[in-house]
Amino acid sequence: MGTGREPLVANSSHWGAFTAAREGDGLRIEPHPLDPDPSPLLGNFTDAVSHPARVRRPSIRRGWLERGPGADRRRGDDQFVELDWDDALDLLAGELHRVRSDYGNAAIYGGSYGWASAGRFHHAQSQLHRFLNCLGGFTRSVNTYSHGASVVVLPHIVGAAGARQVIAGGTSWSVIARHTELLVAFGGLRTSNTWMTPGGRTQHTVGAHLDEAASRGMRVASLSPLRDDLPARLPGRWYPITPRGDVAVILALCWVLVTDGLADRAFLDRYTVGAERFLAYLRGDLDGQPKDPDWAAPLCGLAATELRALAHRMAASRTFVHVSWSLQRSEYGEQPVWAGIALAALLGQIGLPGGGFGHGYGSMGDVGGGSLPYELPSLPRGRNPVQSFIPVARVSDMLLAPGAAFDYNGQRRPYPEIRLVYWAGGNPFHHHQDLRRLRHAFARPDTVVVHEPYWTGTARHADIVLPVTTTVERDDLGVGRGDSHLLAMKQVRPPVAEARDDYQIFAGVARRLGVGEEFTEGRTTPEWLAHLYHQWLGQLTGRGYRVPSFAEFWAAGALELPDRRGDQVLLAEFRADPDRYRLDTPSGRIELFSQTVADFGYPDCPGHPAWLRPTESPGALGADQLGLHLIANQPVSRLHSQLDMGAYSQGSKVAGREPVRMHPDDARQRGIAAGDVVRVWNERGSCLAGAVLSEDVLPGVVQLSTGAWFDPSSDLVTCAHGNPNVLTADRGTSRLAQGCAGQHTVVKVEPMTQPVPPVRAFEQPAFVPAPEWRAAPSPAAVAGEGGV
Ligand SMILES: Nc1nc2c(c(=O)[nH]1)N[C@H]1C(S)=C(S)[C@@H](COP(=O)(O)OP(=O)(O)OC[C@H]3O[C@@H](n4cnc5c(=O)[nH]c(N)nc54)[C@H](O)[C@@H]3O)O[C@H]1N2
Ligand SMILES: Nc1nc2c(c(=O)[nH]1)N[C@H]1C(S)=C(S)[C@@H](COP(=O)(O)OP(=O)(O)OC[C@H]3O[C@@H](n4cnc5c(=O)[nH]c(N)nc54)[C@H](O)[C@@H]3O)O[C@H]1N2
Ligand SMILES: [Mo]
Repeated sequence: MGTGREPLVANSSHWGAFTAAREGDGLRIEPHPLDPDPSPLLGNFTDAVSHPARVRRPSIRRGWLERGPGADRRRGDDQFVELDWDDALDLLAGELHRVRSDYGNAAIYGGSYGWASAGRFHHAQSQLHRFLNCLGGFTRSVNTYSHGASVVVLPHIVGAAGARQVIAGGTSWSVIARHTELLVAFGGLRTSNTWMTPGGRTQHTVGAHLDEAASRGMRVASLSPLRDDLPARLPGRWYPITPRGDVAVILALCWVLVTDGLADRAFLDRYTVGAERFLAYLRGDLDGQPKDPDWAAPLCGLAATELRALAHRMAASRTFVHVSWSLQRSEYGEQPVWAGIALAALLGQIGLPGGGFGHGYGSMGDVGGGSLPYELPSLPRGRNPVQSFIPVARVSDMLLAPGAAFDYNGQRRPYPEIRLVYWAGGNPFHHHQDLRRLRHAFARPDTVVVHEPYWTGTARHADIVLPVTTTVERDDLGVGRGDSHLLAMKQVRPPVAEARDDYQIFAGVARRLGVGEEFTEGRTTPEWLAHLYHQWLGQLTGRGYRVPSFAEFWAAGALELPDRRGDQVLLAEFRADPDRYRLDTPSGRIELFSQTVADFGYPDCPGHPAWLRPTESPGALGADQLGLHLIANQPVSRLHSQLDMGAYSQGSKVAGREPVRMHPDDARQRGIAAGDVVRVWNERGSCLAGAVLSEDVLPGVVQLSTGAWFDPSSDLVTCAHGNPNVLTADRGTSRLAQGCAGQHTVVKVEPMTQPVPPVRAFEQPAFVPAPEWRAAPSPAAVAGEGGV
C-alpha cells in the first residue's frame, strides 16, 4: 500500500454511483460528483468489502464430499472443506455432467433470482443463464418478487404493452410535479425506497421532483400503516390504514363516486369494458353487501366520513391514484392493482397529465424517471430450449413436491424434478418466505451450487460455494433503467483472498465441459466490455446518435446518454384515439371485468376487482387480542440483505438485532421498553429483534423490515437476528399470478425472557482442514464420477 492517499475512482451500485479508494483494509467512499442527492447507503461499503464474512476460498460441504450428491438434511448445518480452484471446478463440472446425462437439463434449476451487483457485464444472473444455455438450458423462473402479481394481472386489464408501461412508471415525475393537485398514495411514497434503481443510478432526482410538486401546492393523501411513508418534504395528510385494508377503501371510494354522481360515465363508456359488472358488485347486487364507506370502515380503520370526503376531493381535483408495489406483495395482491385502476377509471383522468393511475412511485428510483428510446448494453444470454418454469416464488413448492400440479395464469403445469440448484447473485435465505420450510426444500436436491462474495444464509445451505468478487474488485459498465449516464465502473482494489469474477468461474467450468469457446467467444473481460460497448454504439449510430469510441468513453469515465425522454403520460395516446391505439386486451379497452380471468374460475382471483378476506388475521392468533399485523417492508439502511454487516446498516441495529418498530401503547401492554430484545413469533417460527417505540406506527401493527441475515444458530428461536421471513407464509398471491406474498403476516411480540443468544450470522462457517477430509474413507469417489 502506498504512503499517500490513493486516488478516488468511480464505480456504481443499485443505490447510486460513487467514487472510492482503498484506505487501510477498507474503502474511503465519496458520492459521485454527478449525483445531486446521493443515498446514505453508500456508507455500507466502507468496511464491508474486506469483512470476515467474505468467502475466501472455494468451499465444499463436508457431507457432500464424503457421501457424494444426494438429498441431505444437514445442508445449512454442516462443515466445509476449502479446496483449490482447480479441484473445486473439476468437482462442479463432473456434477453438472452427471445431472445432465442422467436426468436432462430440466433437472437443473437456474432460477437464481436476485439483485447481485450493479454493472451490465458482471450481472450474475445473466452470466449464469448464458452459461447454462451453453450447456443446453435449465428450468427457469418467471417474474419477480417485486411485482409478481402485477405483471400477471395487468396484461388482463390494460394489455401487455400497457402493463409494461405501468411497471416502468408510465407517467413521469416531471409531469406529476407540474400537474397533479392531489396524489392519493396507497402505500405512501417511501423516500428510502427511491434510492434504488436496478443496475445503478447516476443522479437521484425524485427528491427534486417532490420539492417542485410541493412548492406548486400538490397535496398527498398517504394511506399507510406508517406515518413516515409520507416524506417530510411533502405537504399532505396521513391516513393510518389497517394493513390490507386498501381494497375495501378503494371500493368504498368507487361506491361514493358512483352513488354521488361523480363517476365519469363518458370515460367508462368510451375506454373501458365491464363497468356494469363492477358497478353491480359495488352495489352488492349479488352478495347483498353494498361496498359503501360504512362497510369499509371496520376493514380499513378509517372513518366512513373521511372516505366520503376523500372521494369528493378526488373528483374535484386533478388526482393521481398511486398504488405502491408493496400492496400486491400480499395474499390476493392482484386486487389492489385492479381496484386502483378501476378507481382511476371512474375518475376519468387516465391519460391526462398528472391524473390517472401509477404504480411503484415510492418503490423504485427509476419509476417515473424518464426512459431511453434504445436498449442498454447487456450480456447476451443465449437461448434456453428447456420449457419448464415456475413462478419465481414457488421455489419451495417445486423442490418439496416434484410432479405436483400448480395453477398459473390459466395454465395447469407440473413442478419439474430438480436435482441441481444453481444460484449466482441472489439470496433466497433472505428473500423467500417461511425459511424453515425453505430449509426443508433445500435439503431435497442432489447438489446446491452458490456463487457468493459472502457467507450468506444461502451460501451456508450450499454444497459448492465459490467466492466471487464484488463490484469494487472489477471493471464494468454501469447504467440503470432510464439513467442519465453510462458510467465506466473501475476496479478500486484487487479481489479479496481467492475471489474470482462470476465470468471467470463460468469460463473455467464451461471449458471443462467442452463449451468454453461458446461461452467466452474467445474474449477476456476487458474485451467483453469493449465489445458490448461497441455493439451498443452500433445500435445508436445506426439511429443517428453520436457516441464516442470505447477508449474515449473509458478515459472520460462517464457518457451522458442521448435523447432521454421525460414528460410522458400513461395511456395518453389511447385516450386521444382509443381506436387507433387499442390496448392489447381482448376488448382493446381497459377491462374492469375480464372474461378471460373469470373463465379461469379461480376463487382467489375473480373476474373483477373484489374484496377477499385475508386468511390470517391478528384475532385468529388467540383470544387475548395480542396478535399484531407484521409489515415486512424494505429496509431503510441497505438493499435487502446486501452489506448488512456494513457500517450504515449496523448503525440501525438495536442490541445487535434488526429493529422492530411498534406503537408505545402496544409495547406497554406487553411489558416492552425501547431497546429491549423481543421475541416475534407465530406458528411458522420466531425471531429476535430490538424494540423501537414510535407513534409513527399505527397501533396494532409492527414493522420488521427484511434483510437481517438469517441466523438459525440458536435453539431458542428460528432466527436470532431478526429476519421476518421466518414468520411470513409461503403462499402465492393467488392461482392467477402465484406472486410473492411476503409483505404481511400476523405475529405476537413479547419480551425475551431467556438468556439472549449472540448473533452469529456474520461468522465464518466451521471448516475441516482438507488433509483431514482427504484421510476420510473413499473421499474422492465423487470427483471421478462422470469425469470430463
Ligand atoms: N418478507 C418479505 N420478503 C421479501 C420482500 C418483502 O417485501 N417482504 N421483498 C422481496 C423483493 S421485492 C426482492 S427483490 C427480494 C430481494 O432478494 P435478493 O435479490 O435475493 O436479495 P439481495 O440481498 O439483494 O441478494 C443479492 C445477493 O447477491 C450477492 N452478490 C452481490 N454481487 C454479486 C456478484 O457479483 N455475483 C454473485 N454471484 N453474487 C453477488 C449479494 O452478496 C447478495 O447475497 O426479496 C424479497 N423478499
Ligand atoms: N432502501 C431500500 N430501498 C429499496 C429496497 C431495499 O431493500 N432497500 N428494495 C427495492 C426493491 S427490490 C423493491 S421491489 C422495492 C419495493 O417497493 P415497495 O414494495 O413499495 O416497498 P416496501 O418498503 O416493501 O413497502 C412500502 C410501504 O408500503 C406500506 N404498506 C405495507 N403494507 C401496506 C398495506 O397493506 N396498505 C398500505 N396502504 N400500505 C402498506 C409500508 O408501510 C411500506 O413502508 O423497493 C426497492 N427499494
Ligand atoms: Mo424487489
